[in-house]
Amino acid sequence: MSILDIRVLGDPILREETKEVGEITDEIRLLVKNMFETMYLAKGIGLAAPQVGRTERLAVIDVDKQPIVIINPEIIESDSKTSKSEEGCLSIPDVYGDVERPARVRVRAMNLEGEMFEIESGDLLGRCLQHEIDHLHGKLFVDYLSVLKRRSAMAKWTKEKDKYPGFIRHLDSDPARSHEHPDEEL
Ligand code: K2U
Ligand code: ZN
Repeated sequence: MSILDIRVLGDPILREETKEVGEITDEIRLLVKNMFETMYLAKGIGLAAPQVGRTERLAVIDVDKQPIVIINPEIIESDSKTSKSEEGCLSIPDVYGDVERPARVRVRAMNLEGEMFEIESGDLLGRCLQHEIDHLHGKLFVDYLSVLKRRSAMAKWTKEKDKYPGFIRHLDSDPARSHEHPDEEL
């Protein structure tokens, strides 16, 4: 298994449409395995393929110790009732904003065994499903912010982004070390 680098806002891949997955190959299985490991280390509850530089239409989710793989996911029903909650994104570190979304969604997707399944959810899982499926169509949570909120989020990102040359966020593969001073000689 390996920890993958995360692409951050500014990398064009985050704005691209993804490609439907045909066959579930060993390569796809390895990608999913590495995405889960990367998501857990980054303390995320979701991670979509474009965030690790891949164009496959798939994402991994684990909101409450229930790992879910969604391949070629589609939202087939969404509640007319909406809910607003703060969101962040592993690809836009340290930027947060309130996003209004349908309170519940029903999603149809393929699992890693190649079987179609449906999942209906609200709360954090429902929100995470929408956030990840947005990633698969080049949409980011900042797109939903009001003009003023988006302006301040982008101002914040302008300061943060210099930490990620090449729009790459390297995760420290040894979380224990991340509390040490980065400039400490090895
Ligand atoms: O796709 C991603 O960037 C991971 C997102 C997923 C997400 C964002 C907002 C709301 C739900 C899911 C997050 O960065 S994961 C971090 C996180 C952890 C716990 C609760 C909310 C967000
Ligand atoms: Zn995100």
